[in-house]
Amino acid sequence: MAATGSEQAGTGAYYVSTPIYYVNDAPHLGHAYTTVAGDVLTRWHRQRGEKVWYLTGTDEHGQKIMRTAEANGVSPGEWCDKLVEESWKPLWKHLRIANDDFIRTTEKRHTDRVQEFVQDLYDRGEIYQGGYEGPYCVPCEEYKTFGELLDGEGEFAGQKLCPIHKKPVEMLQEENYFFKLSAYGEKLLAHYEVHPEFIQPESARNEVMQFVRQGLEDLSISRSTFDWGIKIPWDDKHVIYVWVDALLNYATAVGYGADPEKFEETFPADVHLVGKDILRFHAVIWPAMLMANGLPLPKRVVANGWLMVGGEKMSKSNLTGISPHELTDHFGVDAYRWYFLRAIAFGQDGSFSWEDFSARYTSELANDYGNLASRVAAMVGKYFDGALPESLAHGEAEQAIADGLATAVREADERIGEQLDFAGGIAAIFDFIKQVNGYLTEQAPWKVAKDESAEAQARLATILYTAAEALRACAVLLNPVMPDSSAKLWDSLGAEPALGPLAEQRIADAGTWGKLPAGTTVTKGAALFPRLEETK
Ligand code: ME8
Repeated sequence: MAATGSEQAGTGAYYVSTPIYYVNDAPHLGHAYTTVAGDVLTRWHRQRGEKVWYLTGTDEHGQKIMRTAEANGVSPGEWCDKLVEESWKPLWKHLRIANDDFIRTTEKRHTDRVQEFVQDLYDRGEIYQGGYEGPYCVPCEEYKTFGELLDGEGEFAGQKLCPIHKKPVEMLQEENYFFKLSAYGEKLLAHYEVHPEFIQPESARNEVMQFVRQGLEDLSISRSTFDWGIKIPWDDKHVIYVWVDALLNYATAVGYGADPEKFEETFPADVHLVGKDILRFHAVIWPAMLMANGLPLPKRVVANGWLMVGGEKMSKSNLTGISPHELTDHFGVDAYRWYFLRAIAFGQDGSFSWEDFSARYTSELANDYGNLASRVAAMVGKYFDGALPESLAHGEAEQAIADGLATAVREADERIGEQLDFAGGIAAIFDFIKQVNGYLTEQAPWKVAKDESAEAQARLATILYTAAEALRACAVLLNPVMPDSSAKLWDSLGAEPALGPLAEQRIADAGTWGKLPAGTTVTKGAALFPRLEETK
């Protein structure tokens, strides 16, 4: 992916959003994937010392939610309240998602402002009334073109199917209001050309450009056959199309029309994180809406690939029964946050497999990282009564570790903080951990300890200091990814009294060698990543 510096974002907050998810059901691994990625990205930027705004929320209007509520015998409002409070917010809390706000599209702060925005477009002559007939996919909440539909087979023989949901589309015919989207094709293409980083990854950008080059049709932005939505302000027989309503959350949540100071400081987003299924809404319709209203465009729309199960996109109806809780019960929350970003190149599809997760957990988290932390703490305890010794004989081998750290910090910062290459950034940190393990194997402090000469004791002190100092940096660098184990490690190194809280450690300083002062109290706590058998 092309890098763009956050300095382009201006002086305001580094603003990152997730999609606002439909609450027709509980969150699954796919939703958690995007939300954890945003959390890691924003924690990383906070740890750079930047002002950050991380937004998530729920998309509560439209036919899909209405039908689900009806099928469950409750009103749509009751249905949403229950799911948001009992499923969505608790999962984000469980996964340590540190969002700054949570917007629900049924909130007045949203609905009032959406009406104002749409009224403004109407007043500017961007909206007109017309008729439309076409195939509509309710799970996508989108009109489809005939060309993209699939022919049904088996139980759906003779019917046309949505290419994403593989379910029959419905033919809709309605009098609607239309947004003059077709007028924006050239302007959008010009924007993509001038800002190649606007849509990422490259494959997503190419797909969107090809789609826009084919010519855009005007967009139906109202529905009149049901009423679960925000009313069109000048015609209350219509509700606003759920996607127009939903996209506007990115503006209403940060003060559009209500808090000019907050809006100025935050809007537009630096990164809209989306799944590739909803890329066109974010990279075509959303910027066109903003252009029509004279608002600035987001800096980047970054599409993650799909988590797949059995070769199909993981979805509410195709989960093979795995819930985020099932995985966190077995592997722990930190490992969960780490695994999907570590194992799948962001932007590409990836298959989840229990076996792969177990193997990586054991080799990288438990063996490489967790064992390193516990061995070092144990040796400082055994040979120095738990007081971190001074590095008295820093030589070539130690300098190689210090240099390796500086490289890892630079690499991780560029990849995670700028390119959203989480897998590459995490790999850089774990390569460093491997380097430290190699150093310990070579230096064999347990052998050096047997020699009581002053020289050998100075070597022993230096080796253990070096390993502990390397771990200090790992706690800082991994804190955005795995906050619980990083806090435990920080505690075990006795770092807080000397260096202050972990969250206040800056990425830019993480590679400065020698920050952890000698004399801290090192204690061996519980294993950072217990063996999997023990957690069952
Ligand atoms: O589309 N793999 O909501 P939604 C990876 N309300 N990511 C996945 C995934 C998978 N298998 N399944 C879901 C909507 N996601 C709209 C959004 S925004 C203004 C409105 C993630 O509940 C991914 O981020 O269907 C995807 O785009 C999103 O969940 C769709 O969530």
